[in-house]
Amino acid sequence: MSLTLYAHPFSSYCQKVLVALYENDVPFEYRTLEDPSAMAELKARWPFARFPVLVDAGNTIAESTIIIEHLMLKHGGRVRWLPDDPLEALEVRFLDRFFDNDVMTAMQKPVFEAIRKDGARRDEAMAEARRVLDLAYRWLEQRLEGRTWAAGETLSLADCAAAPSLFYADWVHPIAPVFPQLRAYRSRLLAWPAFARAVDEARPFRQYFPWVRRTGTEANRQTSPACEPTGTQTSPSRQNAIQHPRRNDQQERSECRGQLPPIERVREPCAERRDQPRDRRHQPEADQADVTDRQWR
Ligand SMILES: N[C@@H](CCC(=O)N[C@@H](CS)C(=O)NCC(=O)O)C(=O)O
Repeated sequence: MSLTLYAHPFSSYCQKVLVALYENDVPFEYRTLEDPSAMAELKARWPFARFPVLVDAGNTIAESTIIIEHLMLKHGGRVRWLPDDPLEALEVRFLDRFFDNDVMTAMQKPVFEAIRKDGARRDEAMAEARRVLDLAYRWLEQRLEGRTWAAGETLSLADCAAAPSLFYADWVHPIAPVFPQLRAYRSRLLAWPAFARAVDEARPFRQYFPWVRRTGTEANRQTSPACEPTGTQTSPSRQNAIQHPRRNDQQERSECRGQLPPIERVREPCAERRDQPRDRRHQPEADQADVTDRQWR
């Protein structure tokens, strides 16, 4: 067996596949796209250059969902990512599509807009993300009632998609306290060892995310470089200093152990576009979590 994964630790779709590999202890060679030669190899195999891409005994497999299904069919492991029952499998596939198409896509758009050189659509993109994510959060809040995982009591492909999409969606548009089921589910995902490992591996790359912000009344009161107004330009080294306070790293580690930190969580990344400059940063306006609270109360 020879498996090679072309992936970047910070990429949400790569994390989706990494959790499936880690959970089932599937051995593979990790070709990180931080290495330019790995990117060149990826492009030679998949001209769209989207990642992750799996190479299995010379065969190229793209698309995160297909990669996970391929792993299940060809490499087994204790967790089966789709149920044997076709109708139950259909529901898991639906949830996988929901997390990719509705949560992940909504979350990524404002991130990409914030990274773009002109950034002309970034406010519009953020407003749209908030609208769609609110719909998704509200739908999930009901859906998760009485369920441990997205499809029920066992892990599935849907949870592989849910973990990175909700992880990063909360950074773009915080999941308000009026969604306790959803917040608890996200905490369970963060406490899932396979996903906690993926989150840890991505920590060194958080500066790729276009902004970091704090939430909660205390954070909004503070005059902090992390709350600089929209459009403030800060040098990359200064940004890194702002984006990686140790205290907040520790807070998120406690989140990975299943405890929600009180307030003031650092909000970070989702996906990376390798063709965009990394020194273009955007700090959004005041946090909207309290607005969302009022909206759904
Ligand atoms: N539908 C694809 C989406 C993959 C995707 O969009 N990956 C992002 C990284 S998270 C990417 O390749 N971005 C680079 C680009 O689009 O140029 C999948 O499920 O694998």
